[in-house]
Amino acid sequence: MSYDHRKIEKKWQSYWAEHKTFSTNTDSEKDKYYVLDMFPYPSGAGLHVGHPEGYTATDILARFKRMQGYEVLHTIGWDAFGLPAEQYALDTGNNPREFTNHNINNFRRQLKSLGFSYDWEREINTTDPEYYKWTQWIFLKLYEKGLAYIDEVPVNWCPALGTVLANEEVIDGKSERGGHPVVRKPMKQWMLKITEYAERLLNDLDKVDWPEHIKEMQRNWIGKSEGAEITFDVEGFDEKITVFSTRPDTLYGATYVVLAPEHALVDKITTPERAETVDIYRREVQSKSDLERTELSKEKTGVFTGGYAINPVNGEKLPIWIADYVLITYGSGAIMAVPAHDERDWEFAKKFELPIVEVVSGGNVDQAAYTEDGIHVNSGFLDGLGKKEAIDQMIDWLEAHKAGERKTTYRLRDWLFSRQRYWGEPIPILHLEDGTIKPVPEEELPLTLPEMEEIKPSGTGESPLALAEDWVNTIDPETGMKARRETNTMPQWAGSCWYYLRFIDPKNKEVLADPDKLKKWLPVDVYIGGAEHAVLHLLYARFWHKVLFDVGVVPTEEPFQKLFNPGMILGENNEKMSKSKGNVVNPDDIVHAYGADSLRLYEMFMGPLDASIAWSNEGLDGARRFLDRVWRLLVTEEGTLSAKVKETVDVSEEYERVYHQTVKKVTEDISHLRFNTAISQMMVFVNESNKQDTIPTAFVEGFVKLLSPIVPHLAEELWEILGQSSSISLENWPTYDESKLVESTVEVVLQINGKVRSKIKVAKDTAKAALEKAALDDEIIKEKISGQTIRKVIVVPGKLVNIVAN
Ligand code: ANZ
Repeated sequence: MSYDHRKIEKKWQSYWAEHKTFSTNTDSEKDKYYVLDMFPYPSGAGLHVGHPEGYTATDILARFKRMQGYEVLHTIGWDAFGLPAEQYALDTGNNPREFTNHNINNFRRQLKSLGFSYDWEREINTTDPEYYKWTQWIFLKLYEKGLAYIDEVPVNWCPALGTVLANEEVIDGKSERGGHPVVRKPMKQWMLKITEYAERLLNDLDKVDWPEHIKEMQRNWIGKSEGAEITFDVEGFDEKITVFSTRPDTLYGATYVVLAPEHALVDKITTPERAETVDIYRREVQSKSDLERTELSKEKTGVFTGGYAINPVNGEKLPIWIADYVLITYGSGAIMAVPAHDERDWEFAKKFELPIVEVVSGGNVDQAAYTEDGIHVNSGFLDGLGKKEAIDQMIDWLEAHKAGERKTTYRLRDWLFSRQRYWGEPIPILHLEDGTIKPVPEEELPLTLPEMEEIKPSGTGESPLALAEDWVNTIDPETGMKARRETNTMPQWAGSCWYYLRFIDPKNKEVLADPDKLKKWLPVDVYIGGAEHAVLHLLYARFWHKVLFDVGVVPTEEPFQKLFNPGMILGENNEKMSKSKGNVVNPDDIVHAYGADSLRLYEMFMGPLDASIAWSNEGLDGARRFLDRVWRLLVTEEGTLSAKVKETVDVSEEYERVYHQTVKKVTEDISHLRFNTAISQMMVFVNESNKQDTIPTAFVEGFVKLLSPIVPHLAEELWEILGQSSSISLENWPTYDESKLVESTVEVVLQINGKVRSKIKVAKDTAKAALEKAALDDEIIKEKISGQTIRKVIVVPGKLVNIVAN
């Protein structure tokens, strides 16, 4: 006998919607619990079975905490601006808004079919002008604080696609989509000064409960380096080259200087004889990405400029080269090369036969660069010192001689914030005809995206919005001057930087969210979503949050207290699910055939939540079979409560203990997101229950409650069959009796001369003498020692009795 999941799941989904069972009262006096999903990008493909893994986990927590008496905030929305919808629209001549709305409707239907306990009245959509009004408002705050600025920066420009591309979208100098050539070209772009927050973004990682590997990725991305800036005079010019080095202690070992090919001084210092070679080299480098350029294993390339720098510490002449392993975007775009103690410099020096001078002892610098600590040699006043002391003394020397200073740099770059796209939030800025720029006044927000027939890239490097003449050309209301609107739009990351704030107060027309509500609800208690966002969304959101903290909008320094990354669900053959491999499992099919509860149970039972595990239809069958077993245990063929379930029954001590252990274990496991072991324990309880002739109602009620966060539809149905008239979702979580957890009898091992011969069950607190007697009365023992002399009896109460006899 099997339960009718289609009927039951629909019934309870309608019930929850009708009764608004999961609506959140943000003004409640109860303690708050805010559990957040990374909201989805509503793609045309619909929900993937990977989505429900994290979403089920948060839903279990939300339901569990609600039953524990918390006011829970748990809702969802759509991260709906972005490239795929725009590309689809371009390819099919459709409107991205219609396509996006269509996808959202599909996602909403799918999420509802899985029974997630979202407060659907809080749903938000980043493309809704009522939402992006506040995204634009935050941009204005960033602008007011000097954190948004226009800069001419080298970008990856793809003429064929008519747009700039992110570094990740460029492979071997070609666009990832279509394989069109990409060139580096300086363009005016909006930048956000995330670098100003580098130190706080780094330090505050210590305040949050996040997986260590994600913290480490953020730390590396921010890439703090401490060292010195050192200035070198250039022979024959009134110019100086500044280099950044983490090893100023090795200055005596510098044997050449390298400028990034794009460095501003290259033209000036290159001698006429070297000009052509330098020029050719620079053109070669243009199409390489930073990643390709700095790869350690890559063959080193570079050319001599003909110029020389003067080493400030000993006056030596060092040839100045350009090489692509030095990046213009890091430090000062120039280095002093110390081949004896830096691997890249060593390889370069070997290849171009430049001198290698050892200044730190301990290695063999003819064979390889020695990068460890050691005693300094050939280094004047540093001789005899170790690394740390030598660094300090060299910096003191440089500062005293005005040849350098202590310096900290970060790998983190400012955030390139503009996109030449249609389907994004318009940046609320006016460019006046006198060349000045000014923000759109707050009262005029939202600055809505104009409807356009044609959203093709303009071809000039400007966003398609440049073609919306009526929208672009405007008058500055204050000065009456003619003005053009900014035509770039924001990147998709913008809307997802702050959505968790809007969930707290989604309909507020006056402010981004009511300050009292923010005070009560922040930070998010648990945030669950993919690790692929480690250095993008999760860093950007922390940055915006800190800016909003500084302007007094949010009361906490950090947005997400605890973060958890679920593993991936792989295809049956352990490879990533993808359309091209034909191994994608569609949740709609599973919900139809097995039911949402089976899918939820299966995904939570696959293994630990953070493990990546292959999909298995057998596993899914197993999940469904367990639910049918529960059903058959409690429900008759007619759909009524089984006669086995009785109000008052005598239960065995053993069965009682299993029940209390189950409540305890499930409670603890769910709190720690160990859903698979919580489920195993529930299986133990069901097995034990199947052995009983009668089951007390109280146990059944408690058990169904334990089950309810994971398989809520089935639990509601059972709750109704148990004669209850309100939703189980609002019931109190069951408690257990500590005293019932311990066994009152124990098994004691009986040994003869140290060998186990028998076992007996005795009351737990049986005294030594009684235990000895019981052992000697045991039939097996009696037989084995008959005719022997007992020399000694060793008793360890509660554990063993050892009889020494011969
Ligand atoms: C001399 C030196 C000697 C260096 C030595 C290292 C070891 P991190 O730790 O990543 O910050 N560097 C500086 N600017 C660079 C640029 N624009 N492109 C490529 N490399 C650059 O690395 C700092 C070190 O990377 C700096 O210290 C510099 O090389 C190099 F035994 O200076 B070092």
